[in-house]
Amino acid sequence: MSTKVCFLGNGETCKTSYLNYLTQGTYPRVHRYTPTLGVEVVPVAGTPYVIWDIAGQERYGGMHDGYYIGSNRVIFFADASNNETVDALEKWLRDYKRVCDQSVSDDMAILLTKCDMAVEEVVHRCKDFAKQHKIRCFQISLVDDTRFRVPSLTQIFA
Ligand SMILES: Nc1nc2c(ncn2[C@@H]2O[C@H](COP(=O)(O)OP(=O)(O)O)[C@@H](O)[C@H]2O)c(=O)[nH]1
Ligand SMILES: [Mg+2]
Repeated sequence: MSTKVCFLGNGETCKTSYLNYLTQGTYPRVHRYTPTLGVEVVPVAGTPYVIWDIAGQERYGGMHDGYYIGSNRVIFFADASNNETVDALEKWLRDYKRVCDQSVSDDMAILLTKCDMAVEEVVHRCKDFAKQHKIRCFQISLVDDTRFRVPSLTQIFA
C-alpha cells in the first residue's frame, strides 16, 4: 500500500524544490523558478510515500479539490520571508479539510521554507498558526541545510 502525500501552498514556497531534494538529492538553483503545471505525482524510492506536488497558482489550479481525494498525508508550505504565504495557510488547510474531512493533525505538517532569509515576524505568525491547529512545523532551508536541517518524510510523519 502506498501513502499519498499532498504538497500544498502558494507558488514559490519550495514544494517542487523539496520534492527534488527528496527524490534526486538535488539543491535548488536560486533565482530560477519554474512553476508546476497542474500536478506532478512522484514516488519516493525506498518508502511507501507517493508525492502529489500540486501547483500553487490559481491560474493552473482548476481542480485542486480533485487532487486531494484519497490523500493520506499533507504538507503545507510557507515561505519564511513572505507573510502572504503564511496567511494563505488558513485557506489551504480549509480547502484540504473540505475534501479530507477525516484527517487528523498527525497526518499534517507545515514546512516553513527559506529560513536562510527568514523574517522574524513571519516565523512567529507561522508558529502561532501551527500551534493553534496543533500541526507540527519544521523550519528548513534547502540552500543552508546545515543550519536548518531538512527532514525526510519518515521524520516528518514519525
Ligand atoms: N532563499 C531560498 N530560496 C530557495 C530555497 N529553496 C528553494 N528556493 C528558491 O525558491 C523558489 C522555489 O521554487 P519551487 O520549489 O518551484 O516552488 P513551488 O512553486 O512551491 O513548487 C525557487 O526559485 C528556488 O530556487 C531556500 O531554501 N532558500
Ligand atoms: Mg512547484
